[in-house]
Amino acid sequence: MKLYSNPASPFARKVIVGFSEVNAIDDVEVINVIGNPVDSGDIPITENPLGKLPTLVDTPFGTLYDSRVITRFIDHHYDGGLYPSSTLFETLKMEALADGIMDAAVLMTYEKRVRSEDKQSEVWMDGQWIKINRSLDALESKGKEFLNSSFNIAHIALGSALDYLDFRHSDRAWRSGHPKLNEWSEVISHRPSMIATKPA
Ligand SMILES: N[C@@H](CCC(=O)N[C@@H](CS)C(=O)NCC(=O)O)C(=O)O
Repeated sequence: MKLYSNPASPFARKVIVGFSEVNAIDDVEVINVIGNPVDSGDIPITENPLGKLPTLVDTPFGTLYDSRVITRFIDHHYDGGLYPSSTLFETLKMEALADGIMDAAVLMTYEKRVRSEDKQSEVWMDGQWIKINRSLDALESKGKEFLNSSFNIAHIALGSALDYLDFRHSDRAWRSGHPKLNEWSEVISHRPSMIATKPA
């Protein structure tokens, strides 16, 4: 299988960490490509008409996207235990929350990097940050049970999301005001799969 990816993409990282955590990283060749919403670059648009990463090709089910579909595939194909049946819907919800943090953070990045400076909207970027901050507040105050639960796909997604905030939006200082999340992210960042995929 071939995974179209980029070292800066938190969604692609989630998938690579997923493969690593089920000990299947050797089954996938990672191909780094570059593209953005206004120029798909070398993202394989015939395989994925949305022109997004990650895109996984040559699976037993053909080409798969997006990250949540690919992580479900990994879990199914390798019997990975990434989606524990006893907490399936809570896990899916927390994965969606972490993915939503990534979505908002990636949109902020595109606003800054893809739009010309005179067209950038601070109000719009602040609106994205409010979504992120509200999600972090919810995790900080109500997420204890989730943070301490046995390792699953939502932890991988959240770890990838938080590192992406450090990587692209360190000026927003998400760690201040979120001590429990801060501590949790330190712990997860020591997993070999996370060390090997730190955004660059
Ligand atoms: N919902 C998608 C989001 C993927 C996504 O937004 N990927 C970004 C890179 S981090 C991308 O491919 N952007 C190019 C574009 O939006 O055209 C997923 O979970 O895979």
